[in-house]
Amino acid sequence: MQFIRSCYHHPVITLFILLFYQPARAVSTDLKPVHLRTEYKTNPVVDAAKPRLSWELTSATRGQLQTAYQIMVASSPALLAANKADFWNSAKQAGSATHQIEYAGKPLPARAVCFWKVRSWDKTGQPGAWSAPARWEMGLLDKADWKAEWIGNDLTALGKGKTYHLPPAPFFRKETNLKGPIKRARLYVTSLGLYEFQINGKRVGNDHFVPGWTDYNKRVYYQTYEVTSHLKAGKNALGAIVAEGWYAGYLGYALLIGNPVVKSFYGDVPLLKAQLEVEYGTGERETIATDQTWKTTHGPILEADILNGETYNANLEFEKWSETGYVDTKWKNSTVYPDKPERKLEVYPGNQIQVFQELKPKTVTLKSGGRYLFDLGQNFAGVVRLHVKGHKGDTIRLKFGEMLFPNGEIMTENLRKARATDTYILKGAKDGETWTPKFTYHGFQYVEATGFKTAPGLDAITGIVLSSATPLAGSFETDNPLINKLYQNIVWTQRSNYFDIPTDCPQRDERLAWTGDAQAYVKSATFNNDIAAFFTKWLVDLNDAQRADHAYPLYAPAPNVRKTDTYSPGWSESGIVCPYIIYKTYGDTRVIRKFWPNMVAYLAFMQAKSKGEFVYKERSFEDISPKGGYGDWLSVGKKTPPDLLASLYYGYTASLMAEMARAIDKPDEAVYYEGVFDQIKQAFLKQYTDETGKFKTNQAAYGDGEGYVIEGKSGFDGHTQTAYANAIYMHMLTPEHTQKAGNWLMDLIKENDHKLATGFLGLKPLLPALSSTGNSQEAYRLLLSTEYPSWGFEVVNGANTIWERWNSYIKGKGFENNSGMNSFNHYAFGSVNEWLFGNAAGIKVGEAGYKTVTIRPEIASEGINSVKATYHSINGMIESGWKKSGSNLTVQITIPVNTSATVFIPTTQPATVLESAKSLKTNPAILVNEFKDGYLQLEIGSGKYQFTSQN
Ligand code: RAM
Repeated sequence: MQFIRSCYHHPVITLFILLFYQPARAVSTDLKPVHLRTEYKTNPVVDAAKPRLSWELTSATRGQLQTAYQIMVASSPALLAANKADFWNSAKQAGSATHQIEYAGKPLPARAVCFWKVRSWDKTGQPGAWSAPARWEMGLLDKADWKAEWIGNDLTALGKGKTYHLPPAPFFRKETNLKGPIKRARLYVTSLGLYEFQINGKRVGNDHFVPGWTDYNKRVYYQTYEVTSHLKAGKNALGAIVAEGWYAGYLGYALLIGNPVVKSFYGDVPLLKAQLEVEYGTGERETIATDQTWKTTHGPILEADILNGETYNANLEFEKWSETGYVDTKWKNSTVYPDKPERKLEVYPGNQIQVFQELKPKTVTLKSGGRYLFDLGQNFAGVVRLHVKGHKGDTIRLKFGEMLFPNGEIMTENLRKARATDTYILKGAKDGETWTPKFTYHGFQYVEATGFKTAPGLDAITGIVLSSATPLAGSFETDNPLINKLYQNIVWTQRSNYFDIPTDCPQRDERLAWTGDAQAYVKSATFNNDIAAFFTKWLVDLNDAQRADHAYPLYAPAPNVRKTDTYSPGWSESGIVCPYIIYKTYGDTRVIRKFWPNMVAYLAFMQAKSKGEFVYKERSFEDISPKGGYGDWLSVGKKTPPDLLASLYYGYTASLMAEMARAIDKPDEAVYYEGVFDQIKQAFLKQYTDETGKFKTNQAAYGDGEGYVIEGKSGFDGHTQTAYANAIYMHMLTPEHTQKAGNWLMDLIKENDHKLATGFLGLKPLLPALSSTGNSQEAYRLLLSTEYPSWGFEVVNGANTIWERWNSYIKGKGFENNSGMNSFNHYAFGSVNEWLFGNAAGIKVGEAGYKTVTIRPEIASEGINSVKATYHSINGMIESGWKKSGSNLTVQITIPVNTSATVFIPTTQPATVLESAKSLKTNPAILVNEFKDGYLQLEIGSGKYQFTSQN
């Protein structure tokens, strides 16, 4: 284009152009880029120097591929439309890449707005049309861009009660005079604690629990809001409310266990930092930033704590406090607090917490003593909006519970020391009053309300479901209602616990991102939602929390809520497993590069811990608490030795390191970790198997198991479901030993009356290990069981989320373990999702980022007659479904453009396999490979396919 423009006047060249120049519109392929994203988000604000771009492709042609692409980035929509890419013109780039493409244009200054588009060339070399334009914006890139100071109002002297210290939430306000018509305005805002920002009486944005939980000593994230429409020429008012949040509030079980520190883990006064940047029509700029002139006071929010709840006295409200003209003469100046120079200020990289949905109560029931019990019909994380009409001073108290006792009373003892109580004191407004807490959340289905003077209707309470807004990615459905319910329970549990960080549970005094739970479930999570941004954020938390000895911690962020909390095999490996899954799922190599030194250091720590022996002999982890680590936590079977499991995890992480090293072009390191993996495999065989390959351990070394895992005193055994399932899943054995292990696993399950006997670490690999050793029907049998312990047992006992324990509640019997650990919203046992998508539907990632995919559905011989899964991968929509009717089997498959698939069609008679009722041979888009183990293997490209076979 450059060439054409500059030579336009030359007659010969003009003729040449007339003959050969093809305007971009004249395209002969329908290949089109859609869903343009930057750093995994649509039109975001970012601070990466080289933001990564991605798109998906659509085309009606089967087997369609991208052979080249071109990206243009411009500083305005007009320039972009005119193909004047003043920031970056990638020119035509050969290749199939559609994601993780780093911007490589001019350096981008803070606040730059970048408009971009992309086009792709198809498999025959034809260019497609340009995509619709997308944009991203650069945030503030370093501290010098910040004029705002940290301001606060120390209220720590207030709110001291017998058990809890809950000071009120400070309010801040500032009026400003804007000189003229405003072209563009941005609010950059953050807090140490939680904030809500308002402009001229209106809340800014839809995000909750901002700015999110990080190790505030190392970094804090900020949010950027487009606020042009909030402002007007002349007087404007800015307001903010700040609460203690994760920064200064109560965390975890510190109070429960009598930790010397129970709150204020990062600081005790919550602080605000905000700057409003205005650009006038004239081009002139102005910044209004937090400083000591911002007025502050405290008022209606008497208490605001994540674990303990919020208390609001509406009589102390300041009407219109964030509007102009409010008389703030009784408010005082803010205090400016020094910055920590080492604390980074960065753009929030995750998905903010937002309202997912509202829930209306199903019932409201009067209980003794004037209590009203609301049932919202679903266990979830969030709050309620209260709507009430009454007299000034009437006080409504709301308690939250996940379950009812068999006698119909709300059960709250499993919340332990989380007070989880919201209180509203009425002002007595004529038309009623409405209140939603801002800085707390609960895990609950039931609300018990006291203080209503007249019977409340169902509209008195509305459930507000909150969750990190990870985009929906998958669906899973069968013809079996039990399994469909199980799937919905998994989805609700993920929704409740992907809450800024991957928490263990949303209700009790815990809500920590336990690393073991996170790594056991991460792959399952990828099928339900796009968790790329969510984990981009949490992996920073996890690496920020890496210990001085280089072990990854038990939970991250990692304030020391118990002095003896250190690390544990099976938990710490989260630091390797999670980046690996993010890499595999999204083709994200940046995450590997970024944390490579941390991961290498962790492996070195584990190596040193094995004393150069490449295996952990019995009692290698006596120095941590609990002794040996958490092992196969909450196992319901024989206890697997923690050291045996640690050795398996050591091998597994070494193999993942090798694969990740290759992905980031570190062949020497790949060879090194492959060598380590081999040595671990050999050492494992020697230490933990007998001459036949059967797993064993030196039981005597552990005595009666006293002091090992928190629960159970029985001794340890190497020959367990958990041990074999993990060894198979982690490819720790030779093919021959793998099959033997599969047989022993099968024997153990049969001996156990066809029941599972695993804990957190044994459960995830259990069904996949059965499938990969030829026992899918046994996997289905476990899946479909409704006897204790099983997923079905939870469902038939009324579960609408995944429980921490299989028997958390038994109909007719009630609860066990309420006061200890009895969460009804705990995703670890939801890790069966990986098998539902990966085996029942058969969707397996091949090359990273689903560049290639294997579809190999496993057909249940009974109990399920059809399965349908959809998965929106980073390459586009993948579908796999199967349906049996008599001896006919139909397999429905969708492969996205630019992806190739190896498909296994289950059949006993390969000659009967047809696609869209046509012979496979006549279909050039299908390559038929071998028939083996009851599957006809095919290679296909993009498109929708319907295979049928006779069996
Ligand atoms: C429990 C948590 C979590 C588990 C740890 C070991 O308290 O809920 O699920 O990982 O302990």
